[in-house]
Amino acid sequence: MTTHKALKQWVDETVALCQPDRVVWCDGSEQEYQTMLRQLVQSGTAQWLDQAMRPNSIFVRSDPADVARVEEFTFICSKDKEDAGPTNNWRDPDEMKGKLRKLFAGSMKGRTLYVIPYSMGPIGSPIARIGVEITDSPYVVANMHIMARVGRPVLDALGADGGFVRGLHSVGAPLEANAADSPWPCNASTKYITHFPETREVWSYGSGYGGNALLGKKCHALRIASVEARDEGWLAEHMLILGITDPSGRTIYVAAAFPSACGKTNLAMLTPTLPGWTIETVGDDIAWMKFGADGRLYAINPEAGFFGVAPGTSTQTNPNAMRTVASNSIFTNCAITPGSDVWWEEMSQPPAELTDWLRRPWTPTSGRKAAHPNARFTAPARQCPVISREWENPKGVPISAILFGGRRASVVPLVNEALSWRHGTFLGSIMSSETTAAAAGAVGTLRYDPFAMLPFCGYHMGDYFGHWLAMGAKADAAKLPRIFYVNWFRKGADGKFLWPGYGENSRVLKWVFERVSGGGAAVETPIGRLPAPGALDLAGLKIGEPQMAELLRVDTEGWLAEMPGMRKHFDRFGARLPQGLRDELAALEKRLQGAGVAAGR
Ligand code: SAT
Ligand code: MN
Repeated sequence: MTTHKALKQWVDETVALCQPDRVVWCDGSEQEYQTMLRQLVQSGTAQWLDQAMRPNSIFVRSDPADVARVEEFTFICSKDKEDAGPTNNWRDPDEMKGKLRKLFAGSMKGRTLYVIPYSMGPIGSPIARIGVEITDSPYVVANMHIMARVGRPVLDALGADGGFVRGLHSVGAPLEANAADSPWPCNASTKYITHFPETREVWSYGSGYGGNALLGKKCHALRIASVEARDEGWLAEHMLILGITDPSGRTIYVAAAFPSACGKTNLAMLTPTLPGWTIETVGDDIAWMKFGADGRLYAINPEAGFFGVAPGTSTQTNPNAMRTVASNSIFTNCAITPGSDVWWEEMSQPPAELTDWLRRPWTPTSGRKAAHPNARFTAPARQCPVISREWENPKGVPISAILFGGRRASVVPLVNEALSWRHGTFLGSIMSSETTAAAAGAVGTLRYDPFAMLPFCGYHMGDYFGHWLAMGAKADAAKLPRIFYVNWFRKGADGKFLWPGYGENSRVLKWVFERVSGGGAAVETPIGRLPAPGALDLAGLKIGEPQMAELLRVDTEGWLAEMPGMRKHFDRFGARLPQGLRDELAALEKRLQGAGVAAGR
C-alpha cells in the first residue's frame, strides 16, 4: 500500500461510494499481469491466441456499442464555462459531480476495485507525471500495464505527499449477486468522460474502450496535462516523436501532430526507402515538451506502449508495427482465424474463412469488414524493432522540427515550411482533416482539427493558440523547432492518392532534415516555403512529373476559397483568438491575392 495519506483517503472515499466487493492495489508485476489475462479469459472477455503464433497474447471483443472515443459525451468541467471554450462540451463541475456521484454510487458492486498508480514518462524524469487510476475493469488494468509504468515503483516515487492526477473509472455495470456477467461490461445508454482541470481530476463512466477508459492516455496526458502545461509553461501535444539519421550518422528529432487514425504510428516507425537513412521511434501518439537549460525544446513520450489502429497495418505498410505486436499484446475488435490468430483488413490476403469481430462467420465474399475499423492492438513500446535508444531518456530528446498534418484530398500540398514560429502556429490552428473511425460518428467529414487537439485540448482553444505563441515568443528563435505542414493524402482528378506515402515519406523527412540543417532548397510562396524544383529526393521513385507538380502546386484559388471558412473557424474563439493569428490570416490573404493578380486572375 502507501504512506500517502491523501491517496489513501481518496481510495477509502471511492470504496465507500462505489461499493466494490474487493480492493486490489496494483503492484505492476508480471505475475499481476498474468493474473489479469487469465481472469479476462476465464470471464469470457478474452480468448488466448495461438501461443506458438502469438505468444502471451489475447484477443478481446468489446460490446458493439463501445468501440471508440465518444466526443459527444466528453466534458471539460472548468469552473468558468468560458475556460472550456467553444470546442469542448462544458458542464458546471459541482453539477457534474453531483450527477456522477449518483451514477458511481454502488457502480462497482460485485466487482473488484483496482488502484493503479501510474507514471506518464520514465519514473523520475523531470518531465514525467504521476496519476492514479481507480477502475473496476481488469481489461483496463492489463492495458495500463502496457501503456504506462505502473505499480510499486510509482508509489515509491510518489512518496508520502507527492502530487498526482486522480482518475476514477467505472464501466457502470454493477453485478448483482449470482447474476451472470456480460463478456464486455459497460453501460450501453450512459457514458460520461469528464475532466475537472482545476482539481486535476478525471471521472469516466460507462465505457471500457481505449481513450475513454485508459485514463493515463488522452484524459490525463492530453486534456489535464494541456492545462498543466499552460499553467507551467510547457507543451502537452498529440504528437508522435521520431529520430531520423542521415547516412553520415547525424540524428535529429521530429515531433508530428496528426489526428487519430491518420498514420502517426506508421510515420513514427517508418522504414525509409532512401538508402542510408534510418528512423527510430520515440513515441507514436503523445509528446510532452519542455525547454531545456540550453534553450532547446526537449520531448518525452509519456507512454510505454502503443494503442494502435490495426486495420491497414501490414508487413508492407508498417513492418515494424507487425513485429512489435508479434507477442505480449492485446488485440481488440479484430477478426479471428480458425487457427486462433488475429486478422484485420489489409493485413494480408484475406483467409478463406474467419470469425468477424461480431462473432459471425466471415468469408472474403461476405461484403463487409471482418475487423472493426477502429480495432486496436496494445503492445509494449520496447518490442518495437526500431525503438530509439533515447526513448526512455529522462531528459527527453531535442526537437528540431514539428510537423502538422491531416487528411486533405485537395488544396494542401505535400509539404510546406512555415515562415516563422508564429506562421507555424497559424498553420497548426487552421489544420483540418477528414474524420476517422477513432471517434464515434460520421467518417470522412472535413473538420478543423487545430494541432490535432480538437478532441484533446482541456481548455479554451483560443488560449491554447495564445500559449503556443507565448512559448515561441519567450524562446530563442534560432533554437526553436522549425514548423512544417504536410499532407500525404492529396488526391488527383481520378480520386487516387497522388503520393505513395508510408516509407516514401522519408523523402519529405529528408528535406525537413536538410532545411533544419541549413540546406534543402526552398521557394517562397504565399502559403510558405515549398521544396524548390529538384529539392525533394525522388531517386528511384516512380512518380510522374504531373503528379509531382500537383502535389507541390500552390492552389491559390483553393486557399482563397477557404478564407471565409477559416475566418468563421477563427470567429468561434471570439476575443480569445490571439491578434497574432488574425494578423497571419490577413497576411496570408494578402499574399494569395497578390499571387492571383500576378497570375492575371
Ligand atoms: O483515444 S484513443 O486512445 O481511443 C485512440 C485515439 O483516438 O487516438
Ligand atoms: Mn491519438
